[in-house]
Amino acid sequence: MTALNLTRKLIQSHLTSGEMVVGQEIGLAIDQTLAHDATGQMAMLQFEALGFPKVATKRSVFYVDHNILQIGFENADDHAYLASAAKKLGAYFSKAGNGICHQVNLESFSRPGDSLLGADSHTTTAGAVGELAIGAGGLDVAVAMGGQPFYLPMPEVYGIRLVGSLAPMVRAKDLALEVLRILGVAGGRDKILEFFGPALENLSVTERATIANMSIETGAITAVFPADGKTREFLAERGRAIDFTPLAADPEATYDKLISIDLATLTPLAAGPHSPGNVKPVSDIAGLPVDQVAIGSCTNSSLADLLTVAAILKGHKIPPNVSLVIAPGSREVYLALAKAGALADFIDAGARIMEVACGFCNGVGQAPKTNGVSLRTSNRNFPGRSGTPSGQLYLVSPETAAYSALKGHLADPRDLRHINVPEPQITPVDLSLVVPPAPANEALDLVIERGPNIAPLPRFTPLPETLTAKVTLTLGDNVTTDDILPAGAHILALRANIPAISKYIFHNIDPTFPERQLKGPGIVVAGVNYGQGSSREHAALAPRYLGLAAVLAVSFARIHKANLINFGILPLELVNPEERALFTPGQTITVDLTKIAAGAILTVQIPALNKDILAKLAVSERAAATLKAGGLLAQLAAKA
Ligand code: MIC
Ligand code: SF4
Repeated sequence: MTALNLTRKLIQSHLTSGEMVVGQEIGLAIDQTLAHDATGQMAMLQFEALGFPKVATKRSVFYVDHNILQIGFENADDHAYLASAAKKLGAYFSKAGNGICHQVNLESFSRPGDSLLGADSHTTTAGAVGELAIGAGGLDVAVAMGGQPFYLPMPEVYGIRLVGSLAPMVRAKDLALEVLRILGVAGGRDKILEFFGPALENLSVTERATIANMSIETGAITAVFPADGKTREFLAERGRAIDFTPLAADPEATYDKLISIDLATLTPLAAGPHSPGNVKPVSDIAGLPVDQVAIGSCTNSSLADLLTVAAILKGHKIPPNVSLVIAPGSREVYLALAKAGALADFIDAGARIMEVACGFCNGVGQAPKTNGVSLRTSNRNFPGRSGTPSGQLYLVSPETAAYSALKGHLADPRDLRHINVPEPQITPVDLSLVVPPAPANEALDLVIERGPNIAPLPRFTPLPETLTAKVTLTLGDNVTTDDILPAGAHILALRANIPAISKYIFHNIDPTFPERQLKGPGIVVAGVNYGQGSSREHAALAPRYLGLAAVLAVSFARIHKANLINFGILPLELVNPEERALFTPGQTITVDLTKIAAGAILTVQIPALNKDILAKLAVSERAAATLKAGGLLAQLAAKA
């Protein structure tokens, strides 16, 4: 028998169709799903539209964590819709205050050997316990909730062998940033990163979670860690020993590429403005004055992280020019911090304690001042994500963040010789803020609450035989889904209302785009890695609502490409990338769509230049059929 790496074992045990041949489409059975109050409304509306009577997974959970600022009725309406629909249709509902989906999932529901499909790109976090945890658009999650497989091309598996141990004050975040330094924001595209090697003995599950969390920033599908003694300990401490299964690669297993990292060589790192891939040693940029330090997010808000922060702050005061905010990742973490006295250390140092939620991480509060320098322990520093377009965001470890907050400038935490961090006191999982689904006999009589913020889903028609469209925007490389549809409290409140949210498409790049795009079919032209970052399907659904018919790019990020297909927008890849320069806004193009098929080479004509440009439709047969039908909802409705 061939030796298998752990990723292949996990895929094999969930395979519903296809073969494990790199590039071939495979179907995966999904055990668990997650979604939240930014993606979940759409996932739930689509689940209803698909006509599934009940959730068919082992467990599907909806979290309230992103959209917690209730400055109008909108968010509260969304929460009421999610709570009532979850209860009736068979899902769990994690209330506001319980924590960020990935932190709560890790603590309460993650299981070695299970598959998890989450309507959030950082679903990868659960790879820390040996779960096959993948982020996707809400429609794919809705389909999985109905018990149907999730499709993706069989990935290459990169093995990342870790040896040595981290020096004091160098942490998992620095390792996550080192992986980004090696691979960049597209080097892991469509791969799974599997971590192994002797150094794992010294990496706790929460440290692994930080690394798995940021794997998506390389473009990877997910990260996978073995389930070992550390995993057993993590689950047992929470009264979940029963969920443990040991998992590891076969001893002779091979990888499509091998990367070795000696942890002893790492130093504190920071990703500077405006990309997680812009990684530099902290020592090179130390001394930079900071205005704000924000500690939290699903990357670094564990109890161990925040106890370390408390130990650094204890007995000191932050200088007057620094604003320090701390957001614990879950109620478990918050309560334990309170019991350990760490909250008192935060308050005494001058920190502001934020709600247990995503908060500052996606622009819901704490926007820095104009040109303000903000050190953050989160995972993304895309332009404008903080709410301040000129904000200078640096992604760092909790140690670097806390020490810099005290110094008033970016500082290397290795200068701190010794800190006394107490052992985290973990208690068994408390699910009192998680509302279970109603029993079948009660569910029948329950009514789903639909306030005015819950708008009906738009419907789309099949593709025409010939596409005649205008170039509505030309863009560069690495366009993020935050560029396509910004985050932030104001826009997030419209996630259940496509007509309303569509007015913000490309808002920070060209606010006139929606108006122009509404005038008729459009095509956007871009460079490499189009659609990196967040899983928000609104970045495909809302442009389609405005009339966007195709995106012509050099290459696409995986989740966004799948979302484009789901909503019937053609993802076309330039055969000759340099021809991108021929496209200018306002040009008319035509494409013969009668030849749509897996891997088809289509001709994009620019009549004004008398030029024919070749573009590849690098999709499976199944996806080609979805595109022809005008998207997945239209396709499934036609089949029913
Ligand atoms: C993010 O970190 O960008 C988000 C906000 O969590 C998104 C989800 C969304 O925008 O709906 C993600 O990572 O998928
Ligand atoms: Fe929330 Fe930020 Fe994590 Fe996204 S990256 S799930 S916004 S904490």
